[in-house]
Amino acid sequence: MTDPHHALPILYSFRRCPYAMRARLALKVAGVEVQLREILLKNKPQPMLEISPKGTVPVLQLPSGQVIDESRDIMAWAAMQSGGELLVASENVAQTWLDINDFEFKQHLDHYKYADRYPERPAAFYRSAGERFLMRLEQQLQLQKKAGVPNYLLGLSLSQADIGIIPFVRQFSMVDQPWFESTGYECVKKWLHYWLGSEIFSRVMRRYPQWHASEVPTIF
Ligand SMILES: N[C@@H](CCC(=O)N[C@@H](CS)C(=O)NCC(=O)O)C(=O)O
Repeated sequence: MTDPHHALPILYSFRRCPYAMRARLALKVAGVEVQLREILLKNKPQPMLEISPKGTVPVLQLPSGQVIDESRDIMAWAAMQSGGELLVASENVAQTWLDINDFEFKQHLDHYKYADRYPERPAAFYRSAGERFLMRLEQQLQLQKKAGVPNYLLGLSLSQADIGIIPFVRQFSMVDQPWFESTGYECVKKWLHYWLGSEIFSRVMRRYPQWHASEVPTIF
């Protein structure tokens, strides 16, 4: 008997990784089913390292054998599967936002989150640096609110910018939640809370046991 899951792509993922989260969100929004392989970063499975020796998650392996091992490429691939409409609105603008997220905000986030590893400056310094991104998001979301679409960062629907940025702003908010909730970034808070409270997000954050080669595939 043939394996009914054989034709599904395989996603190597780690639940708490924001890059993996954006990949899972994109796949879910696009309605693409995958075999999920939950890994531990400190004990990466050999089959994953064989197809992607750089050893980061997420990694998507298509039934054709093609490997996509950058989260933004996985989002773009998922967008294509959804007929090209979903997630691709204002693609260039979305990519610019993702660049700022990945190459500026992420660094401030890491410094803020792990401030004890960067004792040259206090955590508040790193937090202020990260806040510059929150301010930009706030300005953009205020415009979206005026246009009647407060839950979308760009245009009239969910885009790769929302999906790609939410996991990182979530991490930032969780470093010191009372502080975050006390800030005046009202539109950012509403946007974040809206998506974190959504059905899609709770599905993406479901817990799965660590993958072992002999197991029945976990369909995500
Ligand atoms: N540029 C990569 C970055 C992915 C990444 O850095 N993922 C982290 C986990 S959040 C990772 O796998 N790190 C490897 C490790 O910790 O060994 C992408 O966008 O997919």
